[in-house]
Amino acid sequence: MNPSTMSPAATTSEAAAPATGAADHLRHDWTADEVTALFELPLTDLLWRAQSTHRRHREPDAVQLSTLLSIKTGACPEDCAYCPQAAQYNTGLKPEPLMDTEKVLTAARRAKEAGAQRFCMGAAWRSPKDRDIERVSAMIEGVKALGLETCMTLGMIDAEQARELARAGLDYYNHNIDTSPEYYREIITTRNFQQRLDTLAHVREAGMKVCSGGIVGMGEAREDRAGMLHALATLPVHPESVPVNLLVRVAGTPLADAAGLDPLEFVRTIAVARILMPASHVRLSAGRENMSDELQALAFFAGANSIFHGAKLLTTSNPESQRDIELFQRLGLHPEHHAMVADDVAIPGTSALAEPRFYDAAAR
Ligand code: SAM
Ligand code: DTB
Ligand code: SF4
Repeated sequence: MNPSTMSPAATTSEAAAPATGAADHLRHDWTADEVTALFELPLTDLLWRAQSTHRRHREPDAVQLSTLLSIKTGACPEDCAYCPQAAQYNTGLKPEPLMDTEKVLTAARRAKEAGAQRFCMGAAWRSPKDRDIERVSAMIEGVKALGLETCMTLGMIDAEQARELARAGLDYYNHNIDTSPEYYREIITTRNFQQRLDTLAHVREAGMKVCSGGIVGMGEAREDRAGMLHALATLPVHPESVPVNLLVRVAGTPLADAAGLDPLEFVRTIAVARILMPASHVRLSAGRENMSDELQALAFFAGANSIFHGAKLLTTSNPESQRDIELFQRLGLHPEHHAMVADDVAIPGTSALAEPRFYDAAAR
């Protein structure tokens, strides 16, 4: 069975109020202390709050599926300590120039047949050149014509580049803040945290949806995981998509031997992301290959509602499609019917930590 043949979820939008007649107010004024306090709750309390929040905003058993493709691989001038594509680390990766549009479209067609709703194209650039934007625009147009949502991650972009990508029809731009502002300089020295925020602002101003999250398991402290989520949740508009990556430790990178993160701390990170950004897609991203079904089940219970589907991420492997199909069957999950748009709509009068009201799919 292919995920697209599993029974789909009803289409919803955050703009629509739950059956009780109101949605939670989306807060952008979370304090660092509040975020830390969430991390420090007893696990069952944290999971209860996260799942209750999840049910107020999202259909509980629906999971959005995105498929990744590396359209330009390796030889990157940046020094991100986690990344197999940085030229300065010897990871054995073979660099590949920007792919031909036709090859990208072939991969996109396959992703669609395998059940993906969104096709995410990644390039190992510090920032694209203007002529690169022209070339990737043709890819965006072609992928959209297949009926897929489009996402790109090309590094830093300026305001005009963002407008051009939006004009080409790009739905989402991914640019991760990666970690807390404080820990950032331990991980990347070739560009700073503010430059990340500037790119996110350009994406937002151009009218595209924002995909931004980070990586855990890089030796950061809990306060850095809290700081990363605080930075995302206090943006003027929450990112519609929040990928939480568990570091894939790649030989040759400075983080190849990073100590593994306690799996329950990973689950806590997902749960806090869900509580802070109730209407967003929280993606259980890189790192699933080494996770048990039980750990993934807990991450879904904590509010994850998106995954990368398909046997490859950008350069490293991801669970085979069949394993995910069996996981969905085992857990009673199903793919979202088609991508739900996470509108960041504030409806005043309720608190994110109030008593739960439950999403009623039948009412939609
Ligand atoms: N070069 C562009 C950039 O950095 O913005 C786009 C591609 S880059 C590979 C996209 C994201 O992949 C990074 O921001 C990082 O969050 C994630 N990533 C890269 N290597 C990873 C790893 N080993 N484990 C987990 N996530 C990783
Ligand atoms: C994101 O947050 N994770 C994806 C996507 N956005 C671009 C990338 C994960 C990359 C993992 C390492 C690799 O495969 O190269
Ligand atoms: Fe380059 Fe992106 Fe990898 Fe950093 S994360 S080294 S910018 S490809």
